[in-house]
Formats: sequence, C-alpha cells, structure tokens
Amino acid sequence: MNLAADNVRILAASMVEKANSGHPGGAMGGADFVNVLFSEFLEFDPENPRWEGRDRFFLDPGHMSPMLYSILALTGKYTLDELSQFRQWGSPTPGHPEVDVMRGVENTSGPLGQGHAYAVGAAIAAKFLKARFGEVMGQTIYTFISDGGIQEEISQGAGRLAGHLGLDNLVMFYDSNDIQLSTGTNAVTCEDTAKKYAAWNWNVISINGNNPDEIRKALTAAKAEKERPTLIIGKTIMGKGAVTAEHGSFERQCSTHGQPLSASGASYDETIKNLGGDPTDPFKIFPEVAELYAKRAAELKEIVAAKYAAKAEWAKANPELAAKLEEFFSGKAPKVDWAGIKQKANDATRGASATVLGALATQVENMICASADLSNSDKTDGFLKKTHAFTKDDFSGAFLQAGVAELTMACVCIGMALHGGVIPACGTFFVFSDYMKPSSSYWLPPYGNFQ
Ligand SMILES: Cc1ncc(C[n+]2csc(CCOP(=O)(O)OP(=O)(O)O)c2C)c(N)n1
Ligand SMILES: [Mg+2]
Repeated sequence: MNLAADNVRILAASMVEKANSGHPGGAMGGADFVNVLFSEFLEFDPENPRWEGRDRFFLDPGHMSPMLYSILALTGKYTLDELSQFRQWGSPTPGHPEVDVMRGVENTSGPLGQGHAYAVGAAIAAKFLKARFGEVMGQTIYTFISDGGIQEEISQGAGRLAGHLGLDNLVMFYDSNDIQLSTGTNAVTCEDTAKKYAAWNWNVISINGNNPDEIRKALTAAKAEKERPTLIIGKTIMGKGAVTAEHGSFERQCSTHGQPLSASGASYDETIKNLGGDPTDPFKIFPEVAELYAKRAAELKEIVAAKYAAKAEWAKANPELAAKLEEFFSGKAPKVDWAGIKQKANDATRGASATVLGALATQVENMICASADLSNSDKTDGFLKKTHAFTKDDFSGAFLQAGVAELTMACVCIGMALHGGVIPACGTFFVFSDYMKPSSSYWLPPYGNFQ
C-alpha cells in the first residue's frame, strides 16, 4: 500500500518538477488517502465511466491535481506520457482539473471550497434519485478538502446543509496538514474543526491521514453510517518523503506548497530516491503497484457486474421506473407544454416566473428548485406549492430550502448537475445574485490558466 502511495508521490513531484510549475507538497501528503480510496472503496465501471450508479469523487483543492492525475493514471485513465505533459499547452493535464468524466475527473476545481459544495449537491441529487428508484441509486459521494476549503466561507453553508439534511451518502476527507499557501494554519485559525462539524450534525472521525490502516477503518465506518455525513479529519504530512541534498527531512515546509521541490529547498533527486524512484526516469508505475490496481480492476468488474445484474432484475420488475431512470440521465430536454402556460397581463416578473415554475414542477419530474430563504418572496414558491421541500428523512419532494447562502446554493446546484439525472434551478433577487458570481467561474473555459 505504501509503495503505491509513494508511487503517487513520485509521479506528482515529478510532474511539477518537469513543468517547473505547480504544487507538490499537498499532493504528496494526500496520496495515502486517494490510494486507499481508489484501490479499495471507490466503485466505478472502468469500461463505462458514465455509469449513473458509480460512486463519485469530487476534488476541492484543484492545486492538488498532480495527485488526482497520478491516481487516475494507476486506474488507466491517463498515460504516463500525459502526466509528463502536465501544465503544457493542449495537454489533458492542466494545472487545475477540468471536468472530464471519461477520464474520471468529476468536477472542475481551483477556487477553494467550491469542489466540496458540488459534492454536497451531488449527494442531494443521489438522495432525490434514491427516493424514486431505490437501491440502484445507492452510490456514495466522496470528496477531498484541504485547509483552504475548510476556511472558505462556502464551507459554512455546505457543512450546515449536509449535516441538516443528514446526507449519509457523503464522505469527506479533510487533508489537515497544518500548512497553507503563505503560512502555517496556526497563523490564521485556532478553531476546533471536529467540534464545528459535529455541531452541524456530522459524524467526525479523526485519524493519521498517512496511515492506510486508519484510512481503511475510517472509510469502512463512514460507509456504515446511516444518519449523517462523515468527515474524516486526516492529519497528514505536507511534502511527505521530501528530503534535502544532505538527506535531512524537508517535510512540513510551506515552501513545498506551490513550487517544484528543487526550488523549495528540498532536493528533487534525493526525494525521488528516498521514495524508491529513479530521478532520471521517474514516470514509472512500479510492477507491484500495477498489480495492485489490476487486482482492483478485476474486483470492480465483479462488483459492477453484480450491480448491473441487480439493476436488470429491478428493471424487469419495474419497467416504467427503469425507462424513467434512463430518460432522466439521457440529457434530453424535457417535454414541456409551453403554449399551455398562460401569463397574466402586467404581472411582476417574479409572478410570471412563478407561473412558469408551477408548470415545470408538474411537467418536469426530475427538476429540483432551490431558494436561499426567499421562496415566498422571489416566488420560487410557484414551484414549491406543487411539491415539498427536502427534509432529513424525506427526499420525495423536489425543493431545496438552501438557507441564506447564495454561493452555497449555486454550487450545490452545479453539483446536482454534475451528478446527473436531475435538472437544478435556483432563484434569488438580482442584487443578491452577486453573492453567487464566484460559482460562474466554473463555466469559464479555458480554466487551465488559473493560478
Ligand atoms: C477561492 C480561492 N482563493 C485563493 C486561492 C489560492 N490558493 C491556492 S491553494 C491556497 C491555500 C492552500 O492551502 P491548503 O488548502 O491547505 O493546501 P496545501 O498548502 O496544504 O497544499 C490558496 C490560498 C484559491 N485557489 N481559491
Ligand atoms: Mg494544507
């Protein structure tokens, strides 16, 4: 296990070194978690990345992209050559990931905090679908957050909402390495993060985030949790394995956050050797690691075959539901009787909007509407009146009361869309939509130039 995590560390550090740009330290510390997740827990179909019943993995800190690309290379989604082209013009490995489901990248990331809010939205979408289709929509939503995401204000809304709605299908790993871009975290915070999330009704587990046994135990406990989302706080070591030219430890150094190891004060060559690699030929997958991931691929084949068989049996017994599930994920525009919508003359725009939303609520079965505590004022209640709001144990409705948190609401809606199978919409007043604007950076291509 440690060999595979070291392999990820070697690849991540080498990508940044070759590009002469990027973020090695965090990626090296988080490698142990993603290795256990991808080699033992995450359920996906290697042959069919778009399978709607797959578990999802949402990365929050986009700067840790070398960790994501490296772990996905172990699962066969990137070639070593593509890793070596990190941050190069036209390569599929931009500095910050851009959504590419076929390669296992479930979300675009870069602006800290948004990635885990997408995961909250995806978990809500999964709950909505499970309420309608049952166990065929029993997937788990995993997300990876770092100190920056925990500090960003959006985590308040995302954490509150996930706890309040009891999203037990959501598992978040917090890479708590006590280091951020310019300082140690102790320069800016003394909060008790475990208590904060527990107060929001999360199941909180604290572990050594570089220990595979503890990671495995925590993930097993998280999957068994039936009431609350789980936060695994993993204490990790920034730049794990980094050494100086004289072989002194160069771990836990802020300087490894955002530059090649050689520029940070560490020795790239000695670090790669320390991790068991060859600095003259670092883009390699160790044979034992290839074997580990081949074994997992074989297991996944069986896991997925069993799930497809269960789904086929369910579809046979529930042909109408099965057709509906397919329709929901088809991406086709829903059929709406637009001509049947009658507007009153001189109605206020929010009144006219309510009329349309009312028609959509009855005609678009997989639409979810959200409002940030304005439903009876922004008139999204035109939709709400035809359904009911989500509560902890009831996702049979189709309305999300997001609370006063416009950016959270926007990102949660994006997360629902990324999950697929649902059509999210949200409303607020124009003046407050300014609070939502950071979410729109998600749509701005090309995103690879983000620094
Ligand atoms: C919204 C937002 N603000 C600022 C940044 C710039 N930035 C990138 S990483 C980072 C802090 C990183 O700390 P942490 O998340 O702990 O990552 P680590 O240093 O441990 O790799 C900052 C401020 C950003 N990516 N997004
Ligand atoms: Mg950190």
